Amino acid sequence: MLQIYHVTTTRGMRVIWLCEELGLPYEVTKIDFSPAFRATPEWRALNPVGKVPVLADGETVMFESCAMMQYVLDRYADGALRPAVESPDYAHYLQWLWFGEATFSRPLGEIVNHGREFPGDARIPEVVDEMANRAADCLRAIGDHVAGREFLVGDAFTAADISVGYGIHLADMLTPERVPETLRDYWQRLQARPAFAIAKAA
Ligand SMILES: N[C@@H](CCC(=O)N[C@@H](CS)C(=O)NCC(=O)O)C(=O)O
Repeated sequence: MLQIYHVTTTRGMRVIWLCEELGLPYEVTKIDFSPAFRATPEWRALNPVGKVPVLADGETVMFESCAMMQYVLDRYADGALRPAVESPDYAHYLQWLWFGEATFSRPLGEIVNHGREFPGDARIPEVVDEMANRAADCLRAIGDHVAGREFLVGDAFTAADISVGYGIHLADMLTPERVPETLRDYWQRLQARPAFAIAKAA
């Protein structure tokens, strides 16, 4: 049974959303998100940089959310939720899958980290603005891409929509005024998926 160590609304949502879409059994273990707990040897043994999520599949332990998705798809999805490797869509599928974390969610995560490390008056607005601008650039690129499309790649929902959808979820919580009109319909389509609602509540 897949074991997902998670904190509500964090990146473990991606793996929960994926398992729900695939109908795969999994178990969620909620962890204490305090920096103190994440610094413990016990947690660092699972995630050496003290972040969440962690995925355990028997003896296999992973600490990078999009890699977890790729692992679950490779092992357990029988070709679902992604184009075939031979398909012309495959390269773009991989691109959006990794863009969702590496380029898009990263500045958003740093806004959260900044708020924790520099609370109240210590906040440096220029730093937060700069990260929000980087995320807004990604939101604009996604909005331009999905205009007139149902999903990011081809004409079917894929795991890339989960990866990027999690980033939009973060942006909608942190910088809602910067979520452009161009991706409203797409974002509503993602939020209407029952698997999204379950992952969000988990
Ligand atoms: N690239 C990693 C990022 C993990 C990450 O930043 N997780 C956040 C929660 S969503 C976290 O643990 N933040 C605490 C911190 O960075 O101190 C992944 O996708 O798993």
